[in-house]
Amino acid sequence: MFKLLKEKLKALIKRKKEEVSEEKRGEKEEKKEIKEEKKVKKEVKERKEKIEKKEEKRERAKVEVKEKPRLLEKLKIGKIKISEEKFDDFFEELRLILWQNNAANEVVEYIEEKLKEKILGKEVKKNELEKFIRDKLKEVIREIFIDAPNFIELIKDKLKEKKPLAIVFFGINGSGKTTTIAKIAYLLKQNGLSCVFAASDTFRAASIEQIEKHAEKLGIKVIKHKYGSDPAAVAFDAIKYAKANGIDVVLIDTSGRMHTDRNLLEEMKKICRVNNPDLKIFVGEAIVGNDAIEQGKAFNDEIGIDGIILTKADVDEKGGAALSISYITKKPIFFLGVGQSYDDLESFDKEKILDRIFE
Ligand SMILES: Nc1nc2c(ncn2[C@@H]2O[C@H](COP(=O)(O)OP(=O)(O)OP(=O)(O)O)[C@@H](O)[C@H]2O)c(=O)[nH]1
Ligand SMILES: [Mg+2]
Repeated sequence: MFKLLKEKLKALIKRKKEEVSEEKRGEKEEKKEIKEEKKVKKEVKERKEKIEKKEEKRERAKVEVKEKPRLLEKLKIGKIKISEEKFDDFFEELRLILWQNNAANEVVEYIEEKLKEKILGKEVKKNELEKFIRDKLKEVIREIFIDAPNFIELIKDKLKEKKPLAIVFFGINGSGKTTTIAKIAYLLKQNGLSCVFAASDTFRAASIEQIEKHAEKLGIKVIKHKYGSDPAAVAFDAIKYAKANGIDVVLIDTSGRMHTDRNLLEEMKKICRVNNPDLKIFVGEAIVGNDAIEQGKAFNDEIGIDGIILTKADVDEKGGAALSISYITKKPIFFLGVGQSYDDLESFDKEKILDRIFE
């Protein structure tokens, strides 16, 4: 009986053991399954994250693509095209400034046309617009001025071919002819050149005494006739005197009247016909605007001028008269008169005038 019981027990234990080991196997497998599940979950999570990252990238790219053209647009907005309308708007203001600077209408119109040619339809960055227009305007104005040769060098060059040289000065009354002649005499002397005065203003009372006063101060000979005599004959005698005495330059003073005065213009023409001067210089006031055009035109058309001296630039020189007279005559401005002393004669410098106009 014990034997049987023992065997039964053995069998029972064996079965139990088998059950336990099966249970253990089951547990193991369960653990394995959990592990695998975790692994899969992890993989899914990683893949999800990857996908999300990709999505994010794509979205960002989309945004970037959207933003790029906007940036370009911004740059485009920063530029403006100068249309006819915009040009007219800003030129209205400029016209006023030019007028205030004594520029004559004709020259203002010319500047408007030339500037239009240079800037209309051009695309310019907004913040560079002012500088762009300013530079182009300067270009236009600079081109109006005719470069003058150095006066003393010009005289010295001409003297190599002919001696004496005759220089006649003309202009309306009171423009500064006699004073300027004295200044030129002083300059010639300073440069080792000799000169004589021809008192060819036989028209205005006290004109001969006036030039004699300067001559005395400067130590210069004056050739004169009586008041009312022929100005051409006075100049002729002065040239004869210079020839005989080895003098370099004859400076011919003339009388001033309005540029519309026929007698004056005929008188000037005769002086030139008889004496064939080497230089004909128009002396005008810097303080006139439109008048400079009228005077320059009249003297240039009737007599033909080689150069210009603008006086009284110390009084109120804004640059407009210089601009106007250069534009209408296409002749160089040699000097600016800048006061009443003999050394108040400045070589004309267009850059200086440009600075004055644009300051
Ligand atoms: N401030 C200043 N005054 C000047 C200048 N040039 C001439 N003047 C003065 O202008 C006035 C007229 O000068 P004139 O030399 O007599 O002029 P003009 O052209 O000979 O005159 P008419 O012979 O009468 O036609 C005088 O009082 C001069 O002193 C200048 O550059 N600056
Ligand atoms: Mg005079």
